[in-house]
Amino acid sequence: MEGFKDVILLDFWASIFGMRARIALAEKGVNYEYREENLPNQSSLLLEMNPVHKKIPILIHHGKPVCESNIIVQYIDEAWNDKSPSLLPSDPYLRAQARFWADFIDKKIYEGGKKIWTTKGDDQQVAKKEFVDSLKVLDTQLGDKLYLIGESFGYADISLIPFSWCFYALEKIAKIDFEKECPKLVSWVKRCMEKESVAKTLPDPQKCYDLLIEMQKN
Ligand code: GS8
Repeated sequence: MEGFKDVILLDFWASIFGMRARIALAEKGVNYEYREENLPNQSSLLLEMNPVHKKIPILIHHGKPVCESNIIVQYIDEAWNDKSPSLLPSDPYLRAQARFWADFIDKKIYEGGKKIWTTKGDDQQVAKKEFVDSLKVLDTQLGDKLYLIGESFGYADISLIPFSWCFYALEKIAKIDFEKECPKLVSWVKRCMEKESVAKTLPDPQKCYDLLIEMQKN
């Protein structure tokens, strides 16, 4: 039996990367100690555990750190492979597909989304177009399936769903009509929100809006 302190998550409440780890731990029913970091004043534990990137989330398992959110989610799936559900499919081809989409989400959705709120005017319009095009690619990948890879919620979904926390803010800031641009993705968000692991992890969308407005001011 694993003790509570054997699993620690260093995190920051508004981190969409941290949310990936929280959702994966909740899906697997792993007990852990949550430790909030006060960014950008990283704790000495954070600097010791992730000297390379100096970033959260960090999962500390039996004193050893695992860094980078998508790697953390894969680690959780493998370290607790006796617990269901499996987050990655067992079929090698489908596993490769799940990893492909998680990589696409990191490169196009997270990076693309960030460009929208860190730019203005024409640059923002270009960023918005690229971002919406990427969402449409995901809408097509979803098609009539329940989740990104087949019929069960897993790794690729965990990679993307925290970002939906920002949809409301992006609707207001960049006037993106998600319902019109990617209707299947919007239904998928609602489906994911029916999961306790997701509903309990994603904060109130208004908080994302407030945070982005605050960040734009600075
Ligand atoms: C990104 C983590 C990250 O950016 C991952 O885990 O997937 N590729 C990594 N973490 C940020 C907070 S979330 O925006 C972070 O820890 N930044 C350090 C700081 O703000 O001081």
